Amino acid sequence: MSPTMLQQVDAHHRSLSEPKNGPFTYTDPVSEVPTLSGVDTSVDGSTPIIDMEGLLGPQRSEFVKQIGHACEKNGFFAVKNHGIPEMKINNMLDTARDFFHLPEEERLKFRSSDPNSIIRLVTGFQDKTRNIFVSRQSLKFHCHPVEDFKNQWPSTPPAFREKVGEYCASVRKVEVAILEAISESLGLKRDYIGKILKGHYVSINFYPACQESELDVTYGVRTHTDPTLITILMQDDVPGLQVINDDKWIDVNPIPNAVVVHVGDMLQALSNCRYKSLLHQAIVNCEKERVSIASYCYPSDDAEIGPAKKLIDDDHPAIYNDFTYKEFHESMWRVKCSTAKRLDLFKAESD
Ligand SMILES: O=C(O)CCC(=O)C(=O)O
Ligand SMILES: [Fe+2]
Repeated sequence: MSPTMLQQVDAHHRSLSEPKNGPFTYTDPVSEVPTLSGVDTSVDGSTPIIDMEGLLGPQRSEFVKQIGHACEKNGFFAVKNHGIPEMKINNMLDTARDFFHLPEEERLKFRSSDPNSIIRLVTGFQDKTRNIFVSRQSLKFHCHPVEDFKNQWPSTPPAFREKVGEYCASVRKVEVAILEAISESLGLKRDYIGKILKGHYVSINFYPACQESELDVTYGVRTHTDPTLITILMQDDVPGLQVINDDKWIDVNPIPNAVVVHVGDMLQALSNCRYKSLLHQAIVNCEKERVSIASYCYPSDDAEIGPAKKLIDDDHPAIYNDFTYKEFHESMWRVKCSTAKRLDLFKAESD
């Protein structure tokens, strides 16, 4: 395992993971840690960058091709000129920091182990069987349409609802535009994915800086894939995101004002595995805290998610059966398996 993943756990982290009012019940679905060689920092410029303005101009088809290529080869890409004003990005990041700097009792009001709640705070936790500490604290909440949910969001810090609402509405537009381009890149109608699109769920991720020495393996977030169509990740300026590309871990360092788009599990199924869900993780930084904002874009409960019929032929048999998002979502919480294996439950028999 890469030495960069061995981090130190400080006393503050431990107190959050074992709250006084009883054992902490939430554990995320089990992630297996792939035994790959260390992080390849030599591969500079390995993040494909898409200029979203290109999608609006006469060269749209060229940009659609670039997006398709990045989804197929890398499973992720960065997007610049996405149209989310810099001020809204900075307001979102500042508000996120302000929330996680609130007194613990204020934040813990939102704690819940129910994955279906509209809003929930997830604190760091220890996976004792694997001797792993997962340090991410996150506030996860529904946000589309903003007006339907914002009354359930925190009212402290006072700017939370306004600033977070503005960011969520802007990032939703980016999601829709990217999903249109992804549909086209698969040779499907522009609105193919948009038609099954429903919600939008944001996770404000906060990774405290670790400082003190008690040796353990600490992750920000363990290796996982996202159960989404796509995820749009906004990072602050502290590196931490790593992805697997060509069987190697690579750092995806922040690019100012750009967002990173990940292929999620639902897109893997819908594209009949042409685009594969991205395995990624976050490491913690021992000098600086880190904030990232993940926007998860997911289908409606009753949407049929099997491979698009147009992508199936004799040479490309369906890898998955049809299933609804509801079935997938329920199995995700029922069956504790590595996130990379979740879709296997829906594999077609012939495969
Ligand atoms: O913070 C990061 O860089 C990754 C976060 C992530 O993977 C997630 O929220 O699903
Ligand atoms: Fe993720």
